[in-house]
Amino acid sequence: MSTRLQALPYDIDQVRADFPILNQEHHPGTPLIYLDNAASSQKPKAVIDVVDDYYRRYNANVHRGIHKLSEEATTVYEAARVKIRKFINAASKREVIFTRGTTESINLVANTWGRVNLKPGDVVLSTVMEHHSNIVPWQLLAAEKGFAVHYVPVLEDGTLDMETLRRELATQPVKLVAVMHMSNVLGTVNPVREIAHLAHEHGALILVDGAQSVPHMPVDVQAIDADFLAFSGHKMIGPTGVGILYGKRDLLEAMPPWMGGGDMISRVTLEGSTWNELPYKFEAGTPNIAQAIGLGAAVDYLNQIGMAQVQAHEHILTEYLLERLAEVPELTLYGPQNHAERGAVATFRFADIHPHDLAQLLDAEGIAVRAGHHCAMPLHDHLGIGATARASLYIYNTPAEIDALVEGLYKAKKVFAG
Ligand code: C6P
Repeated sequence: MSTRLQALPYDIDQVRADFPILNQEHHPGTPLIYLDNAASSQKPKAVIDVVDDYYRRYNANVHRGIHKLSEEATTVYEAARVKIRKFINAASKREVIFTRGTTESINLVANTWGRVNLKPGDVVLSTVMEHHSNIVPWQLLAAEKGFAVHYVPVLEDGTLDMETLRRELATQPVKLVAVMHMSNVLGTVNPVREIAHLAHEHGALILVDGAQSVPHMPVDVQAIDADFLAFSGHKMIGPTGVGILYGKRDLLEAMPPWMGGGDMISRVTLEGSTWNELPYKFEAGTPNIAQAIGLGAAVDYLNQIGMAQVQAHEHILTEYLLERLAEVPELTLYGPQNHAERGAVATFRFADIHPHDLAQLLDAEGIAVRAGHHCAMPLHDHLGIGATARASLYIYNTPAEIDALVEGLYKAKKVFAG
């Protein structure tokens, strides 16, 4: 093994030992090689145990009971919010709203800020590389409100066409730039800090889809100057069913609530209602308590490794992944070819094997990859293909697993060669 791979920034064996699912066989005699982290990450024992402990020991509703169990549940739930505030460097915990995930977070912005502020003649500027969750909510609202959605194109090298972005901002009445931080298909890391600066110069806001960045690199909402940031717990070793909407306080204060019900109100009469303070105004009903607590434990775990270390680990592995894939004949890799400019996903087509067949053959070798359009149909249309295969890495992946993927590709080729 090269010295570069020996110099991985932390003890992977130790990390792997914390993830029960990685220590089981995928098929009898075949270990699991999990390379579908962009879809959802695995969970360490520390997260599983915290969720288990909540249900076993202090299961109760939050913000409601005066009894001991409810008080403990509320304390731990609110402590998770504080951990997440620190993790993304939000100025206040009131700016951290628990949602079900990235999708719900973006829909919340569309249905509150968007519904109040967007009118005919306005433009929401999205991009061709966006996940459907940062396209469809804007299309739905545009159909109702009569504003336009424009899309920044993707260049040949898999990066955003910044010239068009600048021109749109300079010449169109753009009210919001809705852009992903890192592409779940191309691995492209977009210059969101620069985009935020440009948007603000032209009086527009920026919503950053951090689904693929927050789990993989240090993200500081104040440094980026993001107006909104959305991300999901399940992609960052936390439970499913929980995510975050970060929003600048003055914006959130001015936004009406989205869902109505318990906890989000201050007073209700039959004539009308008033709203609770932030962040509860946006957390109607019994929240995802166990999941939020689990996300707090996930943040603790990631902090123990350190997000700079996580990023360094993924950089080294991505470089190796791209190097190894470049050796494979008839493999077309999409996105920036330079590992330094991208995150730890490799999306590709191989020979004339359909990505679904390829994923199935790799699965037989214990290797889990994703195949399809990865909820980015407009991007696949732009690339002129219907589907791709994708390997995506995380904190527990190893160079040996990348070698196994490449071996698996050669084996698949043999099967198809007959
Ligand atoms: N991408 C993938 O395999 P949710 O489903 O709400 O947790 O996340 C949606 C989402 C939003 N933005 C980006 C950039 C994403 O990658 C995702 C989820 C998964 O690529 C499932 S389609």
